[in-house]
Amino acid sequence: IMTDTVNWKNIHDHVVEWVLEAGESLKRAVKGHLNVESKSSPDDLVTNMDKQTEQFFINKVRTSYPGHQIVSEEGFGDEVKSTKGILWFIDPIDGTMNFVHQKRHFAISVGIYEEGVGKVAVIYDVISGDIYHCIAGHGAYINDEKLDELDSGELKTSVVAINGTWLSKNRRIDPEIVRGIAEHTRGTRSYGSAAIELAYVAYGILDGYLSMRLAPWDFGAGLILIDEVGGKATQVDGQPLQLLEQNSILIGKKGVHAEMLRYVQEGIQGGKYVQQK
Ligand code: 2AM
Ligand code: CA
Ligand code: CA
Ligand code: CA
Repeated sequence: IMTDTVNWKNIHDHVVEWVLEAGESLKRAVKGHLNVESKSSPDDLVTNMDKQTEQFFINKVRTSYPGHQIVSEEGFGDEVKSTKGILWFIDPIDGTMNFVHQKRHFAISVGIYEEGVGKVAVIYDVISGDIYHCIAGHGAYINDEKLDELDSGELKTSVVAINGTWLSKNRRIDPEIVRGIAEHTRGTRSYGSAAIELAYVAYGILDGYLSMRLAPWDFGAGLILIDEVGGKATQVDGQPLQLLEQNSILIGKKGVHAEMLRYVQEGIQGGKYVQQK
């Protein structure tokens, strides 16, 4: 395969065109009737639009880029076992609960990798209209505005996104550890869409983000944006992220990431539980 001939600009432009088209359907859908079901639990929602939007992208990719593989949430993609070749990570609606309940703060997230290396990322915050996008090595953007390289930051002047789940009793991390981080920030936020939270970190309007449970389609695009602006992303215990697995994630400006990681490591050394793979 002559992977060196891949035209990433073309692919990027296609994805932007497709998210805008799919976004129009989602904007219409939030105003009308949604068919809502729950999956693994009552708070794990899926709608007709999650499925329809995923199928829209899969049809587009299969037609324009046969041979590329797709990892996507609602099950219409491929059974991908390795990061060989070109891989698309597609979340048709990231923040389905927001889509259903809040009618805003949901995104389409598309991240594309070649041999495990991030190449193109597009995160479309549909209702705000903001598109975060990049071709690796050519800068990251919000709409037409180039994003700055992130500074190092420090936790005490940081705003960090943490879902309340991880501050409460849960089986993945001792909430004491997470509270220890939260107490040392300037403030915490929770937006309910991992893709948007990652895009905000890349944009520099959030300084860090922690989650104990993200799937590859949640972070695939965001990770490319973060890398492009010089942020740091690992699992919560500092291990590298695994592209084909569910991961915990600790992400932020370099200094903020280091400080948060220190609190996690001190917690582990002190016998507090953190889900390790
Ligand atoms: P979703 O809306 O695409 O399901 C909510 O805090 C964030 O976590 C959203 O980005 C949501 O994505 C994601 N999320 C919700 N449930 C999840 C699960 N079981 N595994 C991984 N990510 C999940
Ligand atoms: Ca979901
Ligand atoms: Ca998601
Ligand atoms: Ca989703």
